[in-house]
Amino acid sequence: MDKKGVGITITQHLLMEERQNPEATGAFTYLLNELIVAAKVISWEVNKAGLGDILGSTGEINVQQERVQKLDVFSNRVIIERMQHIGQLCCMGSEEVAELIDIPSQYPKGNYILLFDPLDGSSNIDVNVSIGTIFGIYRKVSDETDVDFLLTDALQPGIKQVAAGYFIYGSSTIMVYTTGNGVNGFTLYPSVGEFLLSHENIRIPEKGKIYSLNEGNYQYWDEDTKALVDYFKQKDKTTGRPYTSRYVGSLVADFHRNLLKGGIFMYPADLKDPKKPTGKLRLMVEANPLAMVVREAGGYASDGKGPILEIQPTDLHQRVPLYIGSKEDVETAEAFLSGERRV
Ligand code: AHM
Ligand code: MG
Repeated sequence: MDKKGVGITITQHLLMEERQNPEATGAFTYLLNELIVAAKVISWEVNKAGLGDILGSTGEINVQQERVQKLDVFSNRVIIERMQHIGQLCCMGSEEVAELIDIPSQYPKGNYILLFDPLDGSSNIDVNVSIGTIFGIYRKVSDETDVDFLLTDALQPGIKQVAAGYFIYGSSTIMVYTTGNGVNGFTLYPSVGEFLLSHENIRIPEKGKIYSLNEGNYQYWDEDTKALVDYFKQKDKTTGRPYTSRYVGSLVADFHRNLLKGGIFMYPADLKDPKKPTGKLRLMVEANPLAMVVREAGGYASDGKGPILEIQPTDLHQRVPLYIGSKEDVETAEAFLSGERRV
């Protein structure tokens, strides 16, 4: 890893990237800076979880029919309120909100669209396991300004993201992001309140030794998926098998570990509802941002058939099967899932 920039602040890094782009206006740097402030607020609140009555469920159900925890609601609100006034966004989309989120009329509108999962892995909040915020940013393509007509702009394939990344609230708070120029990670130094470059130019190993998935779902998978998972568990010295199994159930945490160490994260389609086999994870706010990060780090993300980043979205909350991580491992997954390869 090239260490020449280690220690610089995220703001310096954003400004350096901006200077390299002759068309940059500063709008984008401003946008990311505000998102970073929102993440610092969330990080602070996450660190206090368990101390106050913020911990626990509100009892509401979100648009995905899951229990919403208070910290989800809080994080969602912080991001919306922080981002709506800055004049750079024309709308937002959140995992916690059914429709696109409009920018209130008292604020100016801009040309970017922010899609985010405010607090992913929320079932892990009350057991002190890492959770995170995931984001993807798109540029508007139409001339529309009315939120009722912006869905097509929001539903662009992931390949059109101009930036993507995540914040992980774990043993420390880390931000990993890309604008298409490689991937860098910054660690929040709480005493100074700044994100400092700690993981410069992250590259994921071409092939890993870790597989990560919820194996409790085994009986709901089709035969190709079962064969794939069996493959990673078989003994074979030349291909470095069996792989090690690591899964905490927070996408950001599982992804981050595999990004640094190499390996594959999988959330296959399952047959719980045989009429509608689908994955659990959301294309727009989970799969696409991480797919851009992994691609920029030299890895690959697939829905089992082809690149996640090339899927034409049809719904803000659509779910996809997800295979993401080291390139060679994800290609192995595709070979099994197409039925081309068997154990
Ligand atoms: P969430 O957005 O409601 O928190 O759900 C997404 C999470 C991911 O972080 C994680 O990869 C997955 O759900 C775990 O699911 P499961 O508990 O089925 O293994
Ligand atoms: Mg989520």
